[in-house]
Amino acid sequence: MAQNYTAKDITVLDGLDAVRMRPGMYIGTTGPRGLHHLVWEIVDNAIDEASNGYADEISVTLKKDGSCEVTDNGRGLPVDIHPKLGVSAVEVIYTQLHAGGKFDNKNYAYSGGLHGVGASVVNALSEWCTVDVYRDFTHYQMRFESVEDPKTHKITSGRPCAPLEKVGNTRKRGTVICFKPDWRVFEDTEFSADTVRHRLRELAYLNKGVRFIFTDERIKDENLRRREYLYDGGLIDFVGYLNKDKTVITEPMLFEGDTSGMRVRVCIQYTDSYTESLFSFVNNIPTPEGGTHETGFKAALTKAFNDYARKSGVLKEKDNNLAGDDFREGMTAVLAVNVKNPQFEGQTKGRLGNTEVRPIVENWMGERLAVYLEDLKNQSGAKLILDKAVKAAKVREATRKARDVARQKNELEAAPLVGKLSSCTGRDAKLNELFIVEGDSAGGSAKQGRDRRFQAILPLRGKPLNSEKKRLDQVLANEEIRSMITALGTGIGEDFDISRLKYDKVIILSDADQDGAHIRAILLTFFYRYMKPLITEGHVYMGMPPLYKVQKGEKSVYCYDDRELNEALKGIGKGYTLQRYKGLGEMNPEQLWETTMNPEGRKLTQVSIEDDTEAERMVTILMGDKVEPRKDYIFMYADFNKKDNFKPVTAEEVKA
Ligand code: 0RA
Repeated sequence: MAQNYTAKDITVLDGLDAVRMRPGMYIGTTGPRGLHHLVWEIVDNAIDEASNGYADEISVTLKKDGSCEVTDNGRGLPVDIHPKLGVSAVEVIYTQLHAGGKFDNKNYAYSGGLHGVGASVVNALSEWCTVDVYRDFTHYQMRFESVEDPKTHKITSGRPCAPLEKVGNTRKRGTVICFKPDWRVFEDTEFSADTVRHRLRELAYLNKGVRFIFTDERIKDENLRRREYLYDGGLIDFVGYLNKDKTVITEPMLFEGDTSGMRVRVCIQYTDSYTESLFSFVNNIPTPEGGTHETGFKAALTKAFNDYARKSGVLKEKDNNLAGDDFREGMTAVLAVNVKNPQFEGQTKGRLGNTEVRPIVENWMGERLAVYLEDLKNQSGAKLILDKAVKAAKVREATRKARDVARQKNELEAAPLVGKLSSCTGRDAKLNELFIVEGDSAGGSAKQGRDRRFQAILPLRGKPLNSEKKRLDQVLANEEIRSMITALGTGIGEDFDISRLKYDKVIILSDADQDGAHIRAILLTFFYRYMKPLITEGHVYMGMPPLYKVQKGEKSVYCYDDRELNEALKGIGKGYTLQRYKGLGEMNPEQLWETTMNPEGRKLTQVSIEDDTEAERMVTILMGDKVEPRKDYIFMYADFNKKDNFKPVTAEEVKA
């Protein structure tokens, strides 16, 4: 065991102990994000091996014992003895901080990036970790453990149990890493199958030709256990997937190449929708907050299309250029760059900061687009995009005028708020809550039941407009939507300013039935498209009214789902009454306050965007104009009381 291993490693192991003392410095958090970081770290190393052409299959298996196994069919980790340290390369990689998984950086054009903390960090934060290497007809093995001193309770992280060992002969090639995250480090050590699976699929799109195999051995159902992702079309397949339930109006355009030490890949395809969906990545890592690569890409697109519009006579000399937004209406694009030393910025490290990247992407992309637009065979698609942009520009101009008028009006009349809004008396936005309530009768109960010091009520009459199917000018013409925008105070789209938000919590309160679910979907779609930071910064919530009230004598219990009801009915005996609430309207003001609005005891579900590409797909499926995928989806998730319904769902799951 660990005890009999040589003493000279102690100094080496100090580094790993430091990781355990301050996990946050290496993996950000010890919550779910940090936990999954361990998986990405190991997978990144396997991808490096694949993108250098040595491997084409990567498997990730979530095991019953809580460990995670990552396999690749690459060259196998190097096993030779390190000349200075006198131990195997495998041992150096897994015990030396910064030696990292990138044993020899020369082998990699662009390595892992954000993660890049090295396999040793994974070892340091695991109960145990095993490495199997298959190369040169030999199977090598090594095991590491974190051991606790029985007297001092001090934990030594990632100690080798023995040196790297030859355990057999083999004809296989590759590396298998298995690790069990340490429960003493992480808040929760259970891996999320959804998180891992979604990420592997994304990686499969970004690394064409590499087969990713996901297996969850923890679930019984054989059919759901295993998934394979292999996309020979790469980014074209990715964009095809994002547009699957939209109506496309052009062929996908693909641009790939190396420039100034960077790799840039872009795929663009236009649809007849009015929204822009740009997903960007740096070294395979999503950058939902954009950054210099996106700025360069957008600038190139705007310039190339404006030049083309002039050349083709659509824009006359006296005309102003069209705006970037106009050319991005209906655009679905994936932008993936690989850069040497990525600098990730922003609250969630979701934005690329490297200033050198912008001009490189802009020039490269500009040249490619210009060539593309000159090509005779691309003329019909290019014309469609121009037409769409010209229309978008007209609408934008009309909307701007309308908004200016609306703003002036606001100022003149000192915001004669939305007649329907019952505002609160408190003026501290950080404490205030806005309830958006389905229906006038529930709205009435909410007004009477609330604590008016910090709770405002906005009842919605009927259904607000589905913004997915409309242009901005039509969206703004809708009264329900307008009163919501005025109430929130932030403005929308490019004018959105979170610092003007008048309520810290925006709580959607709708019935637990189909209509209610529809209203929730419409509101979330609107926020997603026009006020995204409202969601990403955690201001949007779903109120959860109870479904049942169980009463016996003086005592009554509210139950929010069937599980709670069963719990409440256990051993209750005879003589109780069960009331089922069909809608919010059935509750009187006191009940509504007690069960749904009172911060002490109410249930709220915070809306978040776990996975941007999935959210995009879900909004398209639920609110877009194709009926079939929506029917499939609703059939699949017919139980509208489950809060899981707000989770994004993939097309394959809908099909499954
Ligand atoms: C550098 C050199 C060699 C292999 C690797 C890296 C390697 C690293 C990882 C990480 C996960 N899987 C991996 N597979 C290979 C050996 C180069 C040689 O064969 O000479």
